[in-house]
Amino acid sequence: MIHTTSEKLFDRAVQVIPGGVNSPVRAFASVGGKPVFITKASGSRMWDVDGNEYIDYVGSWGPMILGHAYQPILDALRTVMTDGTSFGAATEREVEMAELIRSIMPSIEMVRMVNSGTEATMSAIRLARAYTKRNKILKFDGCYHGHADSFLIKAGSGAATFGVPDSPGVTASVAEHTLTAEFNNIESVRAQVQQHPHEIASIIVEPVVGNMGCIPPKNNFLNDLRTLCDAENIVLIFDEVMTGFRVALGGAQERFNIKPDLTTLGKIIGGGLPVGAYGGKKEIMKMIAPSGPVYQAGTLSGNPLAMAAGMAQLKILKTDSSVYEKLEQSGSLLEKEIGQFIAQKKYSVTINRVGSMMTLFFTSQPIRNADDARTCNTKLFGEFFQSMLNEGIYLPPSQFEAAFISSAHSSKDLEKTVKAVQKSLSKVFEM
Ligand code: HOZ
Repeated sequence: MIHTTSEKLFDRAVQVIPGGVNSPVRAFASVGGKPVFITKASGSRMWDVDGNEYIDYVGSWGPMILGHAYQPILDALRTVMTDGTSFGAATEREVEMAELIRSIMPSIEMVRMVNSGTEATMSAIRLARAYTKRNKILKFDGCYHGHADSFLIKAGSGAATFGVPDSPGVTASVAEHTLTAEFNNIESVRAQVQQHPHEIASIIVEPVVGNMGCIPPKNNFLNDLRTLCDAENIVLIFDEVMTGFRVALGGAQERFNIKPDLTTLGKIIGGGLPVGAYGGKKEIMKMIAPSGPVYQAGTLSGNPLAMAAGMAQLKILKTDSSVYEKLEQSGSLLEKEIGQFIAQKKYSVTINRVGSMMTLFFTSQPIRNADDARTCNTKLFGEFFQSMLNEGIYLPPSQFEAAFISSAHSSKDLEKTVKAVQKSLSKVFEM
C-alpha cells in the first residue's frame, strides 16, 4: 500500500499539532510508522487520503455500532441542522433523549448530558464526593476514564500505550486521593477499603475493560463490588462509555445484571457526534446544579445535532434486536476462526471477547488484569498491526485497546479479516 499523501500530511501536522494528532491513541507511535489520514467512511469501510480502502475495526472507538455514515443518522442531522446548530437553551430533544436513556438503562433515573466521556466521569466523581462527603476515589490499574487529573493514575488506553499512566502535571495533592486496585481482584479492593475507612467516595470501573484491551469481569467480581459498596456506603460508578449500548442494549449492567449507583456514557449516544452523559439514582443526581449545589455546566451540552444523531442511533438499537444478535454472531465467528488457527499453530496469542469488543493479546497467558496485559509482546503486536493495515484491515493502533465490530461488517468482511489475521500471524511468528 502507498501512503505518500498521509506521510506528507503527518509531516505538516507535527509542525502545528503536538505529535501530529489531536488524541494520542490515533498516532501510530507504538506500532511504528506514521498514521494514515482518513477522508471518508461508509458502512464497515474507511478510505485514506491515498485512496486505500480499509475494513474498520476502530469505529471511532465505539460509537459507529451501526457502521459509518448510517443513513437514518445522516437524515436526522440534515433535518435538524436547518433549524440551527446550537441555542445554549433548553430543547425538547434533550428531554426525549433523557427519557430514552432512562427507558433503556433503568438504573439511570435522572441524567445530565455533557460533551465527552471525560466530562461525564470527572463530573460523576465530583458528585459522588459531594454526596458522600468523602474525598477519595478508587479506580483500577489499567482502566481509563478520560483525561481528568484524578484518573491519570495507573491509567490505560493511550496513557499506557505511551508510557505515561501517571501523567506529569497531575499534582500530588490530587493524586493522593486516587486509590488503585487490581481489576478482577476483589481482595485488592477490600484491602484499600480497610486501609481507608469512611474515606472512599466512589469506586469507578469499566465493567468490561476496553482500555487495556478487552478484559471481561470474572464471575462474581462486579457483584462483589456492588456488595462492598453497599456495605461501605460507597458510590459505585460504571463507566459505560465503551460498553453502554454495546455489550448489550442496556450495557454491561444489563449483561451482568448489576445496578450501579451512577453510570457514565459517551460517544455511542451521539451517533458519532461529541457527546457524553452521566446519570443514576435520583437522590444523588438531584444534587447537581441548579437543583442542588454541585456545580457542572456546558454551553454545548444537549446540543441539537448531537441529540438528533444520538437518538436516531439509540432508537434503532432499542427497536431492532437483530443488531445485537448479528454483533454476537460476528464476534463469535471471528473468535472461533482465529482461535482455531492460533491453537493449531500454537502461537502465543490470547483472544478476549465480550460481544462485539475483542482483543488479540500477544501472550499465551490469560488476560485478567493490567499486569497480565503488560506481559504482551508489543513489538510483535506492532508488526501484526502493520501487516493487517497492509492487508486493508484498520485495527486500533495499540495492544492496549479493544477492536469494535459493527452491524455493518458483512460475512465477506469477516472472511477477509480472518484470512488477513492468518496471513499476518504467520508472517510475524514465522519471520
Ligand atoms: N478511550 C478511547 C480509546 N481507548 C478514547 C479514544 C481517544 O482517547 O482518542
